[in-house]
Amino acid sequence: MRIVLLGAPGSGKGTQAKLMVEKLNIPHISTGDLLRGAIAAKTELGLAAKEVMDRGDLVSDEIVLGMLKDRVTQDDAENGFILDGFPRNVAQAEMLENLLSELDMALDHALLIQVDPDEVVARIAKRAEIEGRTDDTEEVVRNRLNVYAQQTAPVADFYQEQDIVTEILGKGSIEDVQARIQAILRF
Ligand code: B4P
Repeated sequence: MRIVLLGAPGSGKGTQAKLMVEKLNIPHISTGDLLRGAIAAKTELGLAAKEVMDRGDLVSDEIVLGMLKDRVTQDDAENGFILDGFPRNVAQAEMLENLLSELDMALDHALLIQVDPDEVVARIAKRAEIEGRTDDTEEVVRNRLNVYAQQTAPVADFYQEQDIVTEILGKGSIEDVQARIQAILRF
């Protein structure tokens, strides 16, 4: 099964993907995690990405696509994957479409996790206390929400045209949201 998770920053994409992996036995591919890995390893790509991420803006499509291509062509992704944080704009959605068609693959589902902006800000403030991510300050989170509204929300329309979008209510406990996803995907 090939799944894309869509939703605002802090909507719980990463949280839900980790729970789905246990049941579906396919890898969770998070472009945010891949980028944070490159930053931690202090690679050239990581250093370039850090500045952009610290502002809450999007890293260049070329960098992210290169990383993604390496990851989806690994053996463990042969039977499917859960993409979290990609695509982040319509250009990336088109690039993904081309990449998958080259590999003779197609997406099965785009799940759009819907959470109110106030809830997002509260969740990320809590995460900031625990993890201390440099892009989790209130000012940067507000910019990330603007970037989401302008660049990422149209990705849902892109997949709506392919009739693969399902909206998931992201409110409630982590387990409640997971139960809604499992009911949709029937696993
Ligand atoms: P991401 O790493 O994708 O970060 P995110 O949007 O904050 O995460 P997510 O929605 O997964 O929230 P989570 O489950 O953690 O992106 C970070 C940056 O990387 C971007 O700003 C950008 O610069 C760059 N980037 C990434 N991908 C890119 C791309 N494709 N192109 C260009 N740039 C890219 O949940 C958040 C918090 O809420 C957690 O603390 C969690 O515990 C809590 N939570 C989750 N569900 C909850 C619930 N039901 N109730 C209460 N709390 C909950």
